[in-house]
Amino acid sequence: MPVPARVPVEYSEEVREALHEGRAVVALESNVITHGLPYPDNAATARKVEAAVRAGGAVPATVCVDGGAIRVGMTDADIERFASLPGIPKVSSRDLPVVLAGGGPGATTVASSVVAAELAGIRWFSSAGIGGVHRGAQETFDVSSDLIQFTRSRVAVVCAGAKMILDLGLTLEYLETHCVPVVAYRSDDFPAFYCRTSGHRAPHRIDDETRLARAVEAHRALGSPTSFLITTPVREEDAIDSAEVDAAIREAVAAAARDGVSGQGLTKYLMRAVDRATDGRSARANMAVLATCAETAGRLAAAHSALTSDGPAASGGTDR
Ligand code: PSU
Ligand code: MN
Repeated sequence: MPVPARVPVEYSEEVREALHEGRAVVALESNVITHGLPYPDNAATARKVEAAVRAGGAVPATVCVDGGAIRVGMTDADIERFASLPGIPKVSSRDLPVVLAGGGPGATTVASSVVAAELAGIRWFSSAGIGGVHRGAQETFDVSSDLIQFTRSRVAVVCAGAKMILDLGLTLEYLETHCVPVVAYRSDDFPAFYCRTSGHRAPHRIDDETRLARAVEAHRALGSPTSFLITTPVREEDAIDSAEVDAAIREAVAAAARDGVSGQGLTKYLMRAVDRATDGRSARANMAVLATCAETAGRLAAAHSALTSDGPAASGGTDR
C-alpha cells in the first residue's frame, strides 16, 4: 500500500471557510490542554482561549493529531476528549510522523502546531509560553525544539515570552543567532509568561497594529524561512511577582535534578511544582495570559488580514 505523498489535514468547516475567504485565522496548540493544566481547568481554558481569538476578530483553529491526520479546528467534543483522556502523548515536530502513522491522538506543542499551521495555510499562531533554553543547558543541552522549529516554519507567533523556568537570556540569544525576528508589541521588554518582564529588553518594539502587520509581510517578502515572534505581556492584574515565582522555580529546578527528571517531562514537572508552591496562583495566571495572548493574536491577525486582502499595498508592489 503506497505511503500517502502528503499528510492529510482535516479542517473544521469554520476554519476551511475562513481560509477560503481570506479571513484571519489563529492556530492554537493542544499540548497546553493535555499537559499544561489539570482537568477541568484545561478544557475551560481551551474554550476561553478560542473565545478570546474570536473577540480579537479572528477564527480560532486549535490543532491536534488524530486518526492519522492533522486536525485544524478541534470541535468542542475533541477538546473535551483531549482534556479528560489520560495518556494522550505530547507531540513535538519530530513526533508528528510517528503519531500520524500510529493513527492515535496526539497533543501538539508550539513546535508541531506551527508545522501544522504552515501546512494548513494558517499564518498566525498563539500560545502564552514558548519552550526555550533550559537553565543549565550548558550541561544538559536541553533546548526546546520550539526554538528550532521557529527557524523553519514561516508563521507569526504571538506569545507572552517564555517561562522563568527557562534561561531567558540564552533563549533571546538563540533567537538572535538564528535570525528570528522578535518584536515586543506595546512594551519594551521581553515578557516572562506570568511575569510582566523577563528583565531583558526586546530587540524591537512596535505599538501600531498595521505597522506590525507590514513587518510580518516584509519578513515574508524577504523569503526568510523563520517564524516571526511577537510578544505581549500578561496584564498587571493577572501577573505574579517575579521574585516570588523565581524562588519557587529555583526550588523546582533543584527538585527536578534531585528526582532525576529531564527531557520531555521536565517542562510539565516544573510547571506543576511552581503551581503547588504558589497555591495555584501560577495556574490561574497561566489561564489568564493564554486568553489575553490569544485576544491580541486575534486582533493582530485581523489587522494583517485587512492589510493583505485589499489595497495596493497588498498587491506586492505599486506602479511607479
Ligand atoms: N510553556 C508553557 N506552558 C506549556 C508549554 C510551554 O508555559 O504548556 C508547552 C508548550 O506546548 C511548548 C512545550 O511547546 O511545552 C515545550 O516543551 P519542551 O520544553 O519539552 O520543548
Ligand atoms: Mn527539552
